[in-house]
Amino acid sequence: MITIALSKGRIFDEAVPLLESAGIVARDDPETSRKLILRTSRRDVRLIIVRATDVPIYVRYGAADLGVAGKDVLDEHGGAGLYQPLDLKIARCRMVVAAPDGFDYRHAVKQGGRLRVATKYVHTAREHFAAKGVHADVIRLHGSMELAPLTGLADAIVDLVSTGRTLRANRLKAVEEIAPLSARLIVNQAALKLKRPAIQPLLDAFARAAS
Ligand code: PRT
Ligand code: MG
Repeated sequence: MITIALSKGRIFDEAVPLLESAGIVARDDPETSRKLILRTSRRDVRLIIVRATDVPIYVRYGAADLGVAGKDVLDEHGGAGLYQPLDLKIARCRMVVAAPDGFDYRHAVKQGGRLRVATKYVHTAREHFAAKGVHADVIRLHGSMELAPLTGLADAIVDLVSTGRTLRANRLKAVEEIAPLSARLIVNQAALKLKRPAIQPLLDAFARAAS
């Protein structure tokens, strides 16, 4: 049995065509079913539905053989010990620094300046500002980062943007791009060795479908 870990929402939705290219069709829809283990059209493949940040954990410990995780999640929580053979080119977005419309970001990050930054991507944010030589006090949040600059909790946020609608709705603007991101296939290293005959054809099918 091959177990593939996915998060519901955009990753699952955009992974559907990739899975289909390997003959894998889920028997239930994770948006309407409460099942966390989904059988598929292939008797040897099942899907498990976990939080986006938990996907690498399931794969690292071998509770799932494969997984699909955002590069943001892998960078922040560590892709260590995971084989990452493929950029699936789905769930694309950008990691950005965003600030209120009127905030003079260039001035704020000039030499010696201090910046208060709220984010759930603490590691990514610290690395970004350290590389620029900017003193950043990074405050860890768990969601709704957009609220932080509007309430005086922080000067700026580090967050993901896709359409930009959420920023605009909260009168924020992207002031700097940190990196373009997409979702990656991750593979448990032991599983790759032990189940190679079953896993390799999946990797090949995903690679063809993602290119
Ligand atoms: O939502 P939940 O708390 O359960 O977990 P999650 O947010 O980690 O998962 P999910 O399913 O929302 O995102 C899974 C993955 O999709 C992320 O790890 C990213 O790699 C990728 N992705 C792509 C995004 C976005 N685009 C995105 N726009 N993840 C989140 N967003 C959020 C963003 O944080 C902001 O709040 O959507 C909002 C902005 O969207 P726009 O379209 O208004 O710019
Ligand atoms: Mg989300």
